[in-house]
Amino acid sequence: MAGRADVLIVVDIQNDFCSDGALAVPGGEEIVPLVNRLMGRFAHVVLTQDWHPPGHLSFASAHPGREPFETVDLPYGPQILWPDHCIQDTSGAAFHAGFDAARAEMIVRKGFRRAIDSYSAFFENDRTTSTGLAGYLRERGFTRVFLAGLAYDFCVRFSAEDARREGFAVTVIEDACRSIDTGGSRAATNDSFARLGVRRIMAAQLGPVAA
Ligand code: VGL
Ligand code: ZN
Repeated sequence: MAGRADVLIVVDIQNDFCSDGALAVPGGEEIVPLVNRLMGRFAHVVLTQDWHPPGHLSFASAHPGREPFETVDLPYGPQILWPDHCIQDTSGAAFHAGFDAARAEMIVRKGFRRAIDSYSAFFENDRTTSTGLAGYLRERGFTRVFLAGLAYDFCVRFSAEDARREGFAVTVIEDACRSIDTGGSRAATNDSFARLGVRRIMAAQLGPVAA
């Protein structure tokens, strides 16, 4: 088992990021069995859930004449436009049916402000609006954050980077993630993790103890 100071954060295992979803991540649902097994090895599990209101400003449909995967300038900086996805209380926003969400002690919903996207579980895309997660993790005594889920190069990436900046030791379990890979985002993620000291491992490397 992982230690008392370890928490696994499982990012956005939602229907819209799986095959036939509105923002399907290639192979998204393939990680579900592995993620379920991983959760069994951690005493503490936190989930995130992308949770947008209709008409969210990260949706291309909210910008007449724009297409998904184009970038626009919003007041807080550049924002990639996405297909409408993970709309609150729709089946697309629900966790994948095969995902064992019951183990989670906490679910962080993000992206619920119409005018700010939130890739990270810690800070929204304006980089200043906090979700409160860092304080929650610190108050519970966690020092090591492990991450898995969707998508490696967006919500897992931003969460890992912020966790590192917040002072946690951070490990991303790479085979328990899948990427969107738009505009070189996957390679940029690997570079960023190397710069920031975010560790990348395969699930098998966790061994009998997540050390
Ligand atoms: C995500 C794009 C938009 C993710 C969420 O979960 O990685 N990516 N919303
Ligand atoms: Zn989203």
